[in-house]
Amino acid sequence: MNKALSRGCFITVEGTEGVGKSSNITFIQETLQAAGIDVVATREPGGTPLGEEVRELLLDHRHSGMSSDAELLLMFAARAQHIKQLIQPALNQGQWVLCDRFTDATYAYQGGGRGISNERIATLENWVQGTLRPDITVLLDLPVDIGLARAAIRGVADRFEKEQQAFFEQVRNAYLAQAETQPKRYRIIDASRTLEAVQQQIAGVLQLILAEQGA
Ligand code: Z5A
Repeated sequence: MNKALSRGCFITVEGTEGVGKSSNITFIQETLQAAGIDVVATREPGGTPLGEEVRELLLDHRHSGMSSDAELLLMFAARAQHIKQLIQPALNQGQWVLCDRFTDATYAYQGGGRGISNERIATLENWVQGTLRPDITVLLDLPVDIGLARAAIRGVADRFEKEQQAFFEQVRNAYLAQAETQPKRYRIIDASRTLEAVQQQIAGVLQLILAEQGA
């Protein structure tokens, strides 16, 4: 429970391509559950039946000509439904929400990557989210070339994964710039290390979060 806000704690996990979010979300969820936390894991874009359909549109190569504005608006359309149907009700009931990407990804990909201004993104953020912001954001960070090499092993690339290294460098830089402006919310993890070493760092962060939240 976030005592200041009388609701559950909202944790997001972010990073560029191949940083290992999927590999670590389950670890985070299981660690919190072992500490007695009722946690709901979800993802963006997606998390609801409508959001998952929007996700398919966003990742599909058939839409390679999608404009940056259409991409941005679809991200927030999926997010509006996600907040209304899943995130806010869970938080209101005192559950913790663990979300694989959220609006920081919009600032990084549509902002840093596509070049849409932060002001324009902030307008949609305020409209769709009201005052809702993540309490903690775990940023898995590693050099882009290592991430791309890891992701390449996974197989078929989606519409975002076919972008070039320069795009992901801009995305990474945008994430790091955000983390610098909000050091209390962001916890940066060195994701270039072995999975075991990454999870050790994450476990340390979770212990601190649990202590801070009085859980
Ligand atoms: N997007 C956006 O543009 N704007 C937004 O607002 C939002 C999203 C919300 C889909 O997201 C796309 O949506 C995303 C940004 C955009 N596109 N991209 N890129 P996604 O989160 O579903 O997509 P993803 O980035 O591909 O995430 P992922 O599937 O969770 O992949 P991952 O973070 O790269 O994690 P992984 O699959 O666990 O790891 C990749 C590989 O590395 C895998 O083989 C692992 O076994 C390996 N791995 C993991 N950790 C390690 C370590 N420590 N050492 C060695 N190998 C490792």
